[in-house]
Amino acid sequence: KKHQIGVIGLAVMGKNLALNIAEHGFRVAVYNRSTGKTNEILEEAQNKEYEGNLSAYYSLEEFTEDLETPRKIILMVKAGDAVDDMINQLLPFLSKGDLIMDGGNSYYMDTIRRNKVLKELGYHFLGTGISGGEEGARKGPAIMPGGAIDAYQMMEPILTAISAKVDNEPCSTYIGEDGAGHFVKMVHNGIEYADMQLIGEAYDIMKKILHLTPQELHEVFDEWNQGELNSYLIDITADIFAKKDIASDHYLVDMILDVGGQKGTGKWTSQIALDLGAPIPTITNAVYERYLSAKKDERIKASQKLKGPESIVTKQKDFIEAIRRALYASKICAYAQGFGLLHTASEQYGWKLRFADIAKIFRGGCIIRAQFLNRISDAYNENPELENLLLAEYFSDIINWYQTEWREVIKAAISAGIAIPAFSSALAYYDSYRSKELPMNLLQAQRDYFGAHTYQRIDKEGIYHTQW
Ligand code: NBP
Repeated sequence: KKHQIGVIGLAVMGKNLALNIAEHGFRVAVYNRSTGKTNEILEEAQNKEYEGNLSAYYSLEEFTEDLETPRKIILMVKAGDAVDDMINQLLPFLSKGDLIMDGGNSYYMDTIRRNKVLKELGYHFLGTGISGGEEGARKGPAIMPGGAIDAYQMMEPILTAISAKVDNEPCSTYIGEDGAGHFVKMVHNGIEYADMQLIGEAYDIMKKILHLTPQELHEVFDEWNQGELNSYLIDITADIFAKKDIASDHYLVDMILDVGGQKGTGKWTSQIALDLGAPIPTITNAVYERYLSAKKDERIKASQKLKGPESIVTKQKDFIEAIRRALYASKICAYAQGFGLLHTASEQYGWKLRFADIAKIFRGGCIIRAQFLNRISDAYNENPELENLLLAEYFSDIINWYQTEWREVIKAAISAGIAIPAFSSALAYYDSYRSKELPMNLLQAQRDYFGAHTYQRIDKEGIYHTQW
């Protein structure tokens, strides 16, 4: 019997996705450029009840021959040239009507290009964001497929089956045409950057102002995870603080070098937001902070030369609740920015993104999964035209309620000389967004003064220029 689906690329993601597919009862063929990984997956499937659903191939010709037609092939190779490479190698063995799904973290513009080329050649193409890392791929990721709707329908049964489930609903839904799926996945990662930076700043404040130990931080995050901040990232953060380093007998978190790594999806989100004119300062500041952290040697030098505040900020333990509120308010702003970027992109590219459904599929499988996404989904269900999450009643109420503490925490951190680029940019975003008047009148005057760029007036229509 031929196979219903093929998977190419058997590194962490491809291997686990293929096992997930086999376990859900689909007959899956797998192929990898080099043979080592192919042998590995066979070993892993050995003696499992789904073993019979999985066959490995060492040539693309045999791999494609043994697939049911129209063929459906998932690529899980490294994003970039490897995807084009693989597509080119595959095409001689495919027939019109076959489908290729790129499940890697491809740049959405590449996806738009590939979609156009393959469509013209008579093939179906899906650019699909898959989130959740190794565990997600194996047990159920969040899946964001983009492309033509008929291509999606060919893959729908498999994608729905293997996705994470929350309240019996699959964390997989059709996102939109061409690059929409990969765009949404990219913004998911951008939001993840902001989320992680905000948690890091809350930690830094508790460490430097309240002098909490990792054990105490473990308890704080554990408690936070029981409330409205409940999420995967808060949960793993609680876990991290409890971990001891056997070699040094310190807590492991204290032994880890403070230099942030990245693979570039946060940077893409910021670059595209600049191109589209969508403000996402909290996400972008999170990217900047990873760059700044990488200058460790310079920071050590600067720490000896550049002075911080001398006054000592003291706060009592009940300040922890204020920090929690500041974190939640900032997080709301970061998500408002991320969804605002999706809004702008949806209009720019004609994707007609359904924000309520996107928030829903983020609830399971992926890194930013959180209770609070239900609130976002509700807000967009109530008003699909909502311009900004901050305008939804639930969110505006929370921020009104929490803002005194939010500002208190930011003031305390600034007074103590603690860097809080994400907290403070979230608040600046909020204060700018809610400002009826911004000082851009002065900026317009300056532009007109030095460059005759003209300005508009508040009292009458028209374009004006002054001889300053
Ligand atoms: P990698 O991104 O590390 O890619 C390794 C795979 O690509 C191997 O199977 C490798 O084959 C294959 N490959 C390369 Br490299 N160049 C190739 C070429 N020219 N032709 C054919 N195959 C080639 O794997 P991954 O971490 O499993 O990620 C796969 C995709 O999923 C990526 O786009 C990644 O960004 C995305 N993603 C990853 C995660 C995660 O947590 N890791 C999460 C979400 C999404 P070889 O074995 O012969 O070298």
